[in-house]
Amino acid sequence: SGTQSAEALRDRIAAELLAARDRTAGLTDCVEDEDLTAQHSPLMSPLVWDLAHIGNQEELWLLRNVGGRDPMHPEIDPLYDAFEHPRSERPSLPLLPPGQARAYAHEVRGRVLDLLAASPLEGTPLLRDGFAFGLIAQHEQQHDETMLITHQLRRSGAALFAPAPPAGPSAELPAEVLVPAGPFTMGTDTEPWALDNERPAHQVDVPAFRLDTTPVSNAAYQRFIADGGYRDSRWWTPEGWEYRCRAELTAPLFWSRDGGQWLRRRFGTVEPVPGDEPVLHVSWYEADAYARWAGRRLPTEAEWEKAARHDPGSGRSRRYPWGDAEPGPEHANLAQRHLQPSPVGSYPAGESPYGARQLMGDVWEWTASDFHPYPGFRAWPYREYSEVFFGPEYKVLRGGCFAVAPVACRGTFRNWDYPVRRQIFAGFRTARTVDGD
Ligand code: AVJ
Ligand code: FE
Repeated sequence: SGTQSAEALRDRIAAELLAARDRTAGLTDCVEDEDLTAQHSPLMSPLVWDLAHIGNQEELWLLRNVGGRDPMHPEIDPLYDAFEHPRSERPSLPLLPPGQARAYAHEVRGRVLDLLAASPLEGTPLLRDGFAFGLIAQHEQQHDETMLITHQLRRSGAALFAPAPPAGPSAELPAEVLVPAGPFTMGTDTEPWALDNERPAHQVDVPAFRLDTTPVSNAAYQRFIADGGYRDSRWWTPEGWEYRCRAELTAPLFWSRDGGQWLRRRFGTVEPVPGDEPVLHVSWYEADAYARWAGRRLPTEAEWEKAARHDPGSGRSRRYPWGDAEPGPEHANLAQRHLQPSPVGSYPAGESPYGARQLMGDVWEWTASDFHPYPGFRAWPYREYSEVFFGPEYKVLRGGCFAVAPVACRGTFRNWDYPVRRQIFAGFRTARTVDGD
């Protein structure tokens, strides 16, 4: 049965690598070469950089580090090292042109599948449970999300299509859920493909709080705008107000005003802002200001994870809000099945034990917390995944979004970005402390 489970794990790895490559192809075959090499935003790499970087990281971690092979094209390594050149400068590098970038990634993948067939999936920490392969499947999916952000920033016509999500719930949900005081297990020691920053598992005591049942909707956010929220410094931190003035913010990114109604640009199409969808493309500063205007605050990262994972019945932390089962379409809006969030209150089957909805998928959720290591953190397998980003400059986002693949999403998964960032698929929900519950 050891052999059989190794075979099942090999099949799972192959399927995850294939799913990631299918998605990469869908994101890069749908536009002309000029669109792959163009700089659509100084915040993003050209799509052709992501494409070859995906292949280069796969070569580095699997063919070289696991397989012991020599570099295929050592001269290109510095071009695709994310720490060598900032994104804004990548269009001027001598990057592999689209055809060569595809061929390189394809050649690496062929050799990786041979390696997978021959590798034991145990014996070294990189091989245990197929970790290095899982790391690479997640890495490609993370860059697919990055490429989807680049697509959203493209000014030319629509190139990507997906069905609209199903309609939202007909019945009104309670506005907030109660999470009583008490300890819970944050982070993980048992999730085989968890990344270093999700480890180790540790107990955190969380005072009682109430959390929004769903992410904040566009309709609610429009009330903040209509009430002058963007013009009233009372709701903003000093840095947030300075940013709001300097960037002349008046609404989420991609929104525009047409007479009496708000419009938004979404993957090349302009449409009315749907009131029942979670708000998207707001910075941490805007989320924080909205929460203060509403008499509330952003949840801490520990509060978010307790609401998403703690099972008060058993006292243990689950893999996902709904339990330990892999995410399916009934649980959450993930995997780019749709090119937008689902209406607030969707996915009753994905509800957490406390009754919160849409904690996984739909929109990344800004938390109040800075990105710090858990007690006992050890950088693995490289310092540049997490450790070099720890500190007060980055805010933590939780829960994934419609652009996140299930392989790259768990109740423990931590994302981070600068508080000014708005092009990412981020929204938020709010919380308040409860006394005496
Ligand atoms: C975890 C999303 C912040 O995209 O910068 C990709 C993931 N790390 N390649 C990023 C990542 C290296 C990372 N985030
Ligand atoms: Fe990367």
